[in-house]
Amino acid sequence: MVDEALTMGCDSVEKVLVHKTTGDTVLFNADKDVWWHDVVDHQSDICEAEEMDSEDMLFILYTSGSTGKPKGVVHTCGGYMVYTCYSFRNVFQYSDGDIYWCTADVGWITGHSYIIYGPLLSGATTVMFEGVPTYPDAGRFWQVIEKHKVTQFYTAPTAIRALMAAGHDEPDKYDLSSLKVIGSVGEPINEEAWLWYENKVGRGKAPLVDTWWQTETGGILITPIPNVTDTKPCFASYPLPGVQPCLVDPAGHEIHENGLEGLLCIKFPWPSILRTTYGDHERCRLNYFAGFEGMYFTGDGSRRDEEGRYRIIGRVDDVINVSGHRIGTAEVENAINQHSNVVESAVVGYPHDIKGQGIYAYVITQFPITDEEHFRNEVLMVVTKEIGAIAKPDRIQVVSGLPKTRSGKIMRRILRKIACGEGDSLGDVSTLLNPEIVDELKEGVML
Ligand code: 7RM
Repeated sequence: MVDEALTMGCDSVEKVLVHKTTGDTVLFNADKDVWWHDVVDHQSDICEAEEMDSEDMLFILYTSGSTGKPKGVVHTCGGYMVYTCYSFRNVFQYSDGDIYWCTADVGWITGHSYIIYGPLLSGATTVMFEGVPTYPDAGRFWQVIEKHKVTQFYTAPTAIRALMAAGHDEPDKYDLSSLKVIGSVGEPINEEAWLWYENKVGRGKAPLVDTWWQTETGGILITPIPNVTDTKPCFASYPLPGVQPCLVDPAGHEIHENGLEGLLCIKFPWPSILRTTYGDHERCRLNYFAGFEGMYFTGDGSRRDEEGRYRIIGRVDDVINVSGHRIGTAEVENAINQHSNVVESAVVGYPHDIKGQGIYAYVITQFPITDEEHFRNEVLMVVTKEIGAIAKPDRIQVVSGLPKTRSGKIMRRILRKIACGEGDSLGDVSTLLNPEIVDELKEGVML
């Protein structure tokens, strides 16, 4: 993949470090490629620190939104490091001698903030794991916790659901008494998974913290604090000190009452708020700060209970959360449309037992399809190449048209309902430009 990327106009890349992991033979380009061990083995153990300004750029991480290409979220040195360190210590109650383990991919913001920066700034001892939760069997995580006496464990609902499905009583076989805190991140955790995780892994001893945050926030903003605030199934609960979330209605009026649902915004900046979207500051302003005056808009819907705890419901924009990965429907559509026989496509999310949400694609082709399976595989290949395997549609329905409004907008609400198996409760579709298409979509639906 790297070799291929380099042929597509990455002229600024001078050298590529190649790390030997599996021993497989790899294509080695003597002009550019350099073995990691040839370079790193001869380096000094000491790296002089470079003095940086607190507002110098630290990294760019690309993340999906509702429109167009992913945005490059920019974090800077000072605020990001202050906040990941502060939140790491408080949310995980890390103290000397503890052994912390976060199972995230380091390429995700969770890996950046809570495998690398927060723990390293705190001098924490951490477990680094390369592998999958189900190999050699569904006890892998619990076995690692027992072996290394892990005290804080942080993972995602999709992993919890997969492990729960693979063996309800599997954790019982292991000694998990070292655990003090268990955490969840990345997507809403359903009640069944919350209760199982709390009961089978936390065992009434390690509180479960459901931590809500985003690439853009840099660190956790809403979460219980173990043994300080209470926990409640499916609730990220309270903001950390200094963070001021609020709910607003679509007209931008703040909802002051409890027990209601609204759009989740944050009123004041916090140290690790994104500074810009790389190369396009105006896009940053429009996306996050223009919708509601004086506030940062998260893109999530939320409900606040009578005691003021926040429950995150999910995205209110065209973003699908697949196993904790943010995927913009527009990106998947753009990829599918690269297929030479595709005229138009529309992508929506639907509930998926393990992944949280699955990807459902409606596709219009130019020429009739003779071999549907072959066509689907080709579409999957295009999406894998353009975005990655995580964005592959779970279901592809070939259709002759899409429901549109008179102004030409695709009615995603209808597509979503049909994909969710709720095609019988669509309500009035007579205002569509092409209401007749609805029956065809319902008949061909893949459930
Ligand atoms: C850390 C991360 C952000 C989106 C966010 C939400 C969803 C994240 C939770 C959650 C419910 C949670 N960054 N999300 N945490 N939903 N409960 N505890 O995931 O940029 O990749 O995604 O993820 O929709 O807006 S992210």
